[in-house]
Amino acid sequence: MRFEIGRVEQRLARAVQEQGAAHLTLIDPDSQSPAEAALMAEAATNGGTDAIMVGGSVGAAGVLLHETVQQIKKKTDLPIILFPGNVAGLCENADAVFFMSLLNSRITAYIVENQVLGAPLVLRYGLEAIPMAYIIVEPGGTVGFVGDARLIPRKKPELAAAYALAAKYMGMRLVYLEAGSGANSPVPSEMVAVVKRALGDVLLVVGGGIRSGAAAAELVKAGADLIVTGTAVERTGDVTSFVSELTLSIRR
Ligand code: 1GP
Repeated sequence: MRFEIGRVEQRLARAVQEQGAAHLTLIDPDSQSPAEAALMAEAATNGGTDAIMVGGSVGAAGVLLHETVQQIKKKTDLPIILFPGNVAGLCENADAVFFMSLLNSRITAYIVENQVLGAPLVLRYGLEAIPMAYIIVEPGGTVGFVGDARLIPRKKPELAAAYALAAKYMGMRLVYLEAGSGANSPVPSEMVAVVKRALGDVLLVVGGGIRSGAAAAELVKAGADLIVTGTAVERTGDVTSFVSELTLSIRR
């Protein structure tokens, strides 16, 4: 093999292979205290989530980010994967980082410059870098605005597929279709199906606006390999039951 796939990425791929799909719980350090974040991660672990993502578009940086990861580590053995909005979203105490390029941004900083500034830090911190294309679909939410994305129209799955195929040919091993945190509805399942057909073995991550096991199951049926939920986990009164409903509904 010409490159080595890291432990966390292998674990995600194995989970998808064995279970049919995997679930990632997204924690935004800006939304609650580190101690509360840790309790959420613990409850999500008990509900069967496969990994914890930590990041956000605004405010997920510095001491707050570091402390959130630190507290989460005390409560779960699951991999902690950074989901950075820019170079400030890196910290040395996580396990891995989704090393993302926002392919449909108008600003080169989100496509490559933050990555150039971040790469030496990823190396120094010993983070596993998981190469991922990030593609934002309407409505796009905060990340669509902050990332100045040319949002993929919901009725144009072929455009999303063209981006995804370009990502595959550039060697990215994961592609994330994002509707934006708190979106009224997730990425359309027809779009997920068309994109997955283009991607083949490349893992397809889908997130934004997923609020129920049924919605997650529909996306997995269409071809999603990994389902991300953030807002719904934050808002539910019982994280363990919610995550467990979700994980049970997406697994074979
Ligand atoms: C945001 O896709 C993620 O980047 C999660 O979205 O908060 O709507 O679950 P939600």
